[in-house]
Amino acid sequence: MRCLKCGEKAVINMRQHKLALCKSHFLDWVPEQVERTIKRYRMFTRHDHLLLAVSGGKDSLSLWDILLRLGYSVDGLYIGLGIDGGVKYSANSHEFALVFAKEHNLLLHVKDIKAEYGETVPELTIRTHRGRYKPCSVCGLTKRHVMNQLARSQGYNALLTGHNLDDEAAILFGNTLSWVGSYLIRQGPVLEADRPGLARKVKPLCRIYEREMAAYALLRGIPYIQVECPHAEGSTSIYHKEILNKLEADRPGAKLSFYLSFLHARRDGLFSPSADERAGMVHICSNCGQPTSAPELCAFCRMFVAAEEHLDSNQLDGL
Ligand code: Q46
Ligand code: ZN
Ligand code: ZN
Repeated sequence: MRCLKCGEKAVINMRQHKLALCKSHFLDWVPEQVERTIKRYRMFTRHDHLLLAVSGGKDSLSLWDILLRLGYSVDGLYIGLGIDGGVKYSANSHEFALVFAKEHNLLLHVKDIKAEYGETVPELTIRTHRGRYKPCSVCGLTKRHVMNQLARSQGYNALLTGHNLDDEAAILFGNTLSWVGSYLIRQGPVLEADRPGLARKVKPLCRIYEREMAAYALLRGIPYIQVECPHAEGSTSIYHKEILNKLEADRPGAKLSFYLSFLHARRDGLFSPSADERAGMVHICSNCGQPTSAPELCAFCRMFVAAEEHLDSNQLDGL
C-alpha cells in the first residue's frame, strides 16, 4: 500500500476515507482534521484560555500535542481518582500526564480526590452504595464536577476533552437504544455554557477514529498509559464499541455516518428540549454553587449527604 499523497510506503489505510498515508503525511493529516473540526463547530480561537482534561491516555495526550503543534496554548487538568486495581492505574496515569507536561513546559493542574474530599472514588463508591459497587457512575459525576469547578474558577473559556469518534458513537448508540432525549439533545461537539456557572465543553477529536488516535500517539512517540482502567472491563460502553466495530468492519465509515447523521438531525430540530429546559429551569447548588437541575443540592453534593446519612443510620443500627 502506497501513500496517496507522495507514493511512499503507507503506514495506515483509512478505509472509511479511502485514504492511505505515509508516516509524515499522516502526522500532518491528523492536526489538519482537528483544526477543521475546531473551525467547523466554532470551538475556540488562538486567543482563548483553554483547559484540557488529561487522563494520561493516548487521546488526551495526543490532543495536547496536536493543539500545541497547531499553535494553541492549553493548560491541562489531571484528576487523581485513586484507582489502583492491582495495576496502580491512577498513579501511573498521573506519571504519564506529568512527564508530558514537564517535557513541553506546560501547566498541569492536579486535583486529587482523596486529598480534596477525604476518599478515593472507589472508597466513595462503596460508602455511597452507588452503581452496584462499580465506580463508574461516581467517577463520572466526580470528574464532571471537578472539571467544571476548575474551568469556571480559573476563568477558562473552554473545557476540552479527548473524546474520539468511537467514544461519541458509543455514547450516542447507548442513548439511542434507550432514547434518552435529555442526553441526546445535549450531545455534540460543543456543549454551550447555556446555564450560569456551567463551563463551555468541546470535543476537538469527535470526528477522529480511535484507531487513528492510537496510530498518531504511536508514530509521534508519545508515551501514554496503555492499560485500560480496571473498571472499564465489561462496561456497557465497551460492549457498544464492539458492536459498532463489527458494523464498521462490514461497512467502512458507518460510525462516522451514524454520528454525523445524528448531528444533522439534531441541527434540523429532530429533538426538542424538555419543558424544564425550555423554561430554563436551573438552580444553584446551595453547597458548592454549581448549576443543577434539582433545587438545593447538586448531584455531586447530594452524593456526600446520602453517604453521611447512610453512615449515621449504620451507626444507629449498631447501638
Ligand atoms: S476511569 Fe472512571 Fe472510566 Fe475507570 S472508573 Fe469507570 S468511569 S472506567 S472513563
Ligand atoms: Zn506521503
Ligand atoms: Zn454542589
